[in-house]
Amino acid sequence: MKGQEINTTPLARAWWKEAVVYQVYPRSFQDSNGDGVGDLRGLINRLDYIQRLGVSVVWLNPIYGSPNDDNGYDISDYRAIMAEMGTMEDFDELLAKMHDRGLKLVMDLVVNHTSDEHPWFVQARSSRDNPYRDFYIWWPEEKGVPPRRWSYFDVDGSAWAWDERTRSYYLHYFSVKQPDLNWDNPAVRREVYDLMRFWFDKGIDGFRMDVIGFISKDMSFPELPEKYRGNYPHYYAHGPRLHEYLHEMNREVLSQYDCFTVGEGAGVVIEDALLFVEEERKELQMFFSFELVDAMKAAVARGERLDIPSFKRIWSQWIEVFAERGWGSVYLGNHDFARMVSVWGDDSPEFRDRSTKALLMLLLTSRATPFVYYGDEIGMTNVNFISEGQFRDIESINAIKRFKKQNPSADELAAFVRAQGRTSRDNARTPMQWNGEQYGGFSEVTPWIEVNSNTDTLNVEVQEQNPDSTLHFFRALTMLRREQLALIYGDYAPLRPEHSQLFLYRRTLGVESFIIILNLSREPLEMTFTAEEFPGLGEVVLSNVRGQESLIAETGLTIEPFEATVIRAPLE
Ligand code: TEU
Ligand code: CA
Repeated sequence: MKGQEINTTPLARAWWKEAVVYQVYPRSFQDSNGDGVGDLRGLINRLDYIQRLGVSVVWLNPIYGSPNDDNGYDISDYRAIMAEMGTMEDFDELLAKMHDRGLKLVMDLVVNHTSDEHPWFVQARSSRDNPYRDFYIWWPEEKGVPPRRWSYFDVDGSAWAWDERTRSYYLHYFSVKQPDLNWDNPAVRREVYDLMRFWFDKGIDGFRMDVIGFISKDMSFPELPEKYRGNYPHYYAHGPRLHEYLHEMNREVLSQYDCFTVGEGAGVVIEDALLFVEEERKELQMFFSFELVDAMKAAVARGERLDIPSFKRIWSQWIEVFAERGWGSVYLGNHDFARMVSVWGDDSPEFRDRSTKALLMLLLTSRATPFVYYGDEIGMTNVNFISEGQFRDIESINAIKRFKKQNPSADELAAFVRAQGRTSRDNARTPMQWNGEQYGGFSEVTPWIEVNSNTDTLNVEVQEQNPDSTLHFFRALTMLRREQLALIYGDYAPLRPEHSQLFLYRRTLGVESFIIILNLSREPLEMTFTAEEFPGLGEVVLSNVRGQESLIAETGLTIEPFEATVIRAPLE
């Protein structure tokens, strides 16, 4: 077996750098057996569609044994397939059929925590002297009140849950049904490495590692340092033994396989970026930065949108930090945020397609491995739930419960629920819109979560028939990226970083050079290139508004709202 490729420079070619990753949320992709829940057989039936997108890797959200408190991010059996998803035979068939098509499969690795229904936790909570007790993190009552820790999903906000039988608290950064594992226990790490080998030996191609930055806990339990106040993921991602564990995982498992690794980097600051991915450190290949989505959420909380210069600054920093060492990843949507076009583009009928194309172009012309979330290739939008009963996500449901504890008036509650509806993760979890039927072609029966009513006009079938559709544009982008290594490895040079509408940059590799023009706003603008920026004539390679024509640098151009154009830029 070939060892994991460790390259000495970011210019060294590797399949995982050249990959375009398509993320599938399996509950919502395709139901095959009429129970309203997406499943593996449904995914198998859609592999031709995925292959035709021109992507090369599929990342599948968790499909393991789970009581589904957090849709599979609470695992009770790491070596089983959840009943709703199908069987291990289905999984084996899926993997074989993907490999037949040249598609690679990346699975979710959720090992910061387990389900409280995992046998380890059932054992651990049965008595204080159970051999599995140290698999988790306990605070016995004799030690008094545990120091404050925040939970993402808890109704009361605390990450400590009381366990009556053993008269102790256990730690859970996420829901009470997601107790955190104790990575300081070598037996825990051995178990994790074993289960990773189990899946690699089945032939999977890699892991996306859920909140992997949180695995090392600060066992001295200091009070939260002042600089992390109100910003607890940054604290959680700085555990004292984090890099020791990642390095060990690499040595024990990852280095034995030719695999793909991307860690979820919630709370990782740019100063620490290289610690995770610098080649010689032998930890991970890539991780997801949260700086941009954190800035977006902060802006939304102020009732604003993130301004374009800030967007560009954060985006560019996270590209440039890997200019010499390591490698980056880019994404604008996944199962944890509202829909890409609703958040970063404009989902009105006028600009939906055009702005989706612009965002897809940004992803696929970036110097990083792009991750595209299912449905974003057709511009699926937020669903905007307005009543409590529509929500399925534990985060939204518990946020509403928490709000209700303040005894709000009916109007206040309705406003809170509507606001939740705009930001909820459920927006990104509605069924894939295959056609204009009642359930969008996802299922024959009422699905586990409502289908967006715009499936009557916004769906794959309609877009297949329209050569100008977002779907066709996405296919053109994946093809362009495959053909032009400059778009993958080429030097990245942002132009006019302060411009309030335009995202303009150049990608150059050897004699190949491209300029990417993205208007991220609803307003048109006039622009001229300076001779330094753009000498001579350039041909339009791909555009969401222009046909193939020549552009003359010295001439002023009108850039349309949400225009996205790649120009081949001759070097002087
Ligand atoms: O997410 C962890 C994370 O840091 C956030 O994305 C967080 O869940 C989100 O911002 C809340 O709005 C990972 C998974 O991607 C997420 O689906 C799980 O719920 C979570 O871990 C727990 O496993
Ligand atoms: Ca099903």
